[in-house]
Amino acid sequence: MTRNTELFERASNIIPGGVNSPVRAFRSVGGTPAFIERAQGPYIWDADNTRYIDYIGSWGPAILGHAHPEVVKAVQEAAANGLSFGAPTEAEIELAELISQRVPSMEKVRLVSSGTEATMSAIRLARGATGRDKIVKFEGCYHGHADSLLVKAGSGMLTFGNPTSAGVPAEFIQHTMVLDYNDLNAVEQAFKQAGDDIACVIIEPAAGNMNLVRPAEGFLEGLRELCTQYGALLIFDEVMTGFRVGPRSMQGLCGVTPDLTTLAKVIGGGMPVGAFGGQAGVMDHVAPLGSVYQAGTLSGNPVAVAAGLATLRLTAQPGFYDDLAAATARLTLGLSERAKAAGVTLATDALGGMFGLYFRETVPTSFAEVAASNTEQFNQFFHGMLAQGVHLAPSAFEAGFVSAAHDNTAIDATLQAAETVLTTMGQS
Ligand code: HOZ
Repeated sequence: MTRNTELFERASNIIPGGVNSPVRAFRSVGGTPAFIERAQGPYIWDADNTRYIDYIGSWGPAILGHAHPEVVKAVQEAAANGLSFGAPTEAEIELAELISQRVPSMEKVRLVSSGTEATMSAIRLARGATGRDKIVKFEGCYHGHADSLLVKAGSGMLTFGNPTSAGVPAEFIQHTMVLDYNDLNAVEQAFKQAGDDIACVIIEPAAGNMNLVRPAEGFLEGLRELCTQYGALLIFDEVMTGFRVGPRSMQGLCGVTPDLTTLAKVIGGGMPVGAFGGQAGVMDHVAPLGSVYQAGTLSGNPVAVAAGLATLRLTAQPGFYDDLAAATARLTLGLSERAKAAGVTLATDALGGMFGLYFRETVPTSFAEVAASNTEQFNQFFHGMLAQGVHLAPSAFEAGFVSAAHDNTAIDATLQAAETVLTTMGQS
């Protein structure tokens, strides 16, 4: 029995499914998850000392690669000064200022500890600030696991074919309207019917929780116009895309300005940090200035903030995002070429340091198209790559992540592994 198998059995006796977040359990792809012992740069090592090139990157945060020395040093220094105070610190101001400089629509910022907290708080704020109850979300977009957002929510639930969670009373989601991603006409109709009741539209401006799905041309612009016209707030959930797809996040790339933005992942550099922010006039509804309550013992935790600050500062180096995007594109183009040569149908897409692999003819534009991809082939590819020492996300419905540490050596080794796996798939 391998050490991974031993650990998984032991974990399964005490932790539901043996994991602390469902997709990690390998249920949709089958097999035993790798229990990670250490990581460095683009590599992770499991409990059996097998090394993998990692394309999960902690599901986004590891944009510099694992255990970057400057981030580790910042964490060590902060930890030596105390782990948590439950009181404000200067570093929190620095992180909020840095976020606001790079994402100017976030005039004011509140730090929290996770993406779920950020989106849950942003929704409450939108409702409190507008005095309206209804929210619009899109099928396949995941905005954390708060009750009113767990409807047709992609990611883990999509992986397990159960798009809406049990345990959420129907009354809790009666105000959640779910529309198709990239269907502006549907949004227009929703506003025509219920415009005065809609507090906000929340969207992943490039979706990363139903694999990677880009916004169609004019879609985000259309949402902006409709929200402005009807007095609803536009929330960009940039938990995944924030500082991942470009220096100013997805809103910097698309040029559409939301009213509120949620962030997490990269802004914590691997430690638990989330944030929500936006127009000062809206943010001032948050307690203690306003009546929208939100709080957290570990919000702005000094060790986590130190990791986030060090990470964000390093991503500000000239050419950082160009290099990251070039490495990601090199990976996806290389995969496409090898799939074509092997006779395997595979579409790929890359956006900054994020990528999508779709076992179908074309890059999908909606949840329905993603759902129609060949998951059996994905599973075959996933396990083939794992056996070759490349760790992709264990689900056909998650985006992949490249880091600044994925150098030519790592990408070439990945492409060589893919050639072997795709050739075998093409022959079967
Ligand atoms: N489904 C989550 C990412 N989209 C997984 C997070 C985790 O397992 O850490």
